[in-house]
Amino acid sequence: MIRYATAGESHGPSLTAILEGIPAGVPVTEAYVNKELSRRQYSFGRGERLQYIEKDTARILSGVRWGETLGSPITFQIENKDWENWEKIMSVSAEDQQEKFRLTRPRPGHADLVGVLKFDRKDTRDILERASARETAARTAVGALCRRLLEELGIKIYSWVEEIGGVVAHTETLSVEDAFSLAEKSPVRCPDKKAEEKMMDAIKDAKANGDTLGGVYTVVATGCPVGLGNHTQWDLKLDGRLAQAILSIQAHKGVEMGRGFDMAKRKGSDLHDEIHYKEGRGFFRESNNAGGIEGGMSNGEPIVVRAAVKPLASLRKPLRSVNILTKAEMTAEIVRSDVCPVASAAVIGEAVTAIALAQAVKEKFGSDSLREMQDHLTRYKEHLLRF
Ligand code: EPS
Repeated sequence: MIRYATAGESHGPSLTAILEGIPAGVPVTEAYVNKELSRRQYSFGRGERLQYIEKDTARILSGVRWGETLGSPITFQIENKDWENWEKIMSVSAEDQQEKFRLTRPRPGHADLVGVLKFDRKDTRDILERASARETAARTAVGALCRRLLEELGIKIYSWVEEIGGVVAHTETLSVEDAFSLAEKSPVRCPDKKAEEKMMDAIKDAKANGDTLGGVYTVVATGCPVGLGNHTQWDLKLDGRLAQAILSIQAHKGVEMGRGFDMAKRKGSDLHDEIHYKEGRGFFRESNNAGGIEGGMSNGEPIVVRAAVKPLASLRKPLRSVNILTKAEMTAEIVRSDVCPVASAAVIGEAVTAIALAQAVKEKFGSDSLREMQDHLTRYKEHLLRF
């Protein structure tokens, strides 16, 4: 089983993640993980913190030796390069507690209020530090290892931005590879140049008005063999697991598989992907409205996931709120944040997709070592051709 947990507060000394179940023999470098961290970190619309803190880097503290995974738990540590400015505010010691550090005006749309009520805290920082999307740096490191495993099995993951602040990109005519490589060069991860410009203008406007913007992105996984996930039980279905992974990312409010909500408008005859067969290729489809998943199992076509990100709850022009101590009505806390994180969110979407797929791959092909896993996959693919 592949499982992981992350720990760490946004402004604490570091983020940590422990990942278990990656087979031995997967070639890994810290540079590979750090490249993924950097893809997540920088995009147009991110906040000031990222402009002055240095690049995130992950140290691997266990589970990798001489460039290969050992099959043992892998620990990542991402230090907060800005820790010296937070040592007192985030101190472990009660002696450092100071009234001036307390935050008491919860932001509508954030975990602040529900968190203080549920955990009986009198300072919204006790909640917001962990609710922060800073945590996704740790998940991106975990995702990088899972992605490395998937690459060794011929599975690749791509993403691009479809929509920001109501500006919609036209990407229908692009291949997955082209959409991805254009997105990699775009400050907002958008493959459509015209839309990119409008998105950047919308972000500038939102920034000038103390506002925030959300959007939509697509993640595609190619090379997935038939039969990842399982139709036999609710919690084994691949689409359900991907949806959970995506909706667990901070500020994510919607997820679709393939044509998603658009399917509801169509007739069955106009939607379902007809089945074809060719000697040497096996069963295949000429369309992919299902987004590569039928009956909770991958069907061999690219897996297509779309995600909707809400505008962030930290507003420079704050909404009305109530002080949790005095109960007086006042505006919400102004907390430094991003204007639009959608481009970074797409990279996080890739990471959690990689994790969910690696979990399903491990279930299907088992194995303690990469070589054994690759052998199982090869034999399975041969079996499918002989079916
Ligand atoms: C975040 C608020 C901002 C973001 C942060 C997530 O942090 P700060 O308040 O320190 O400026 O920059 O994102 C990251 C640092 C990151 O690495 O993604 C929040 O409240 O979620």
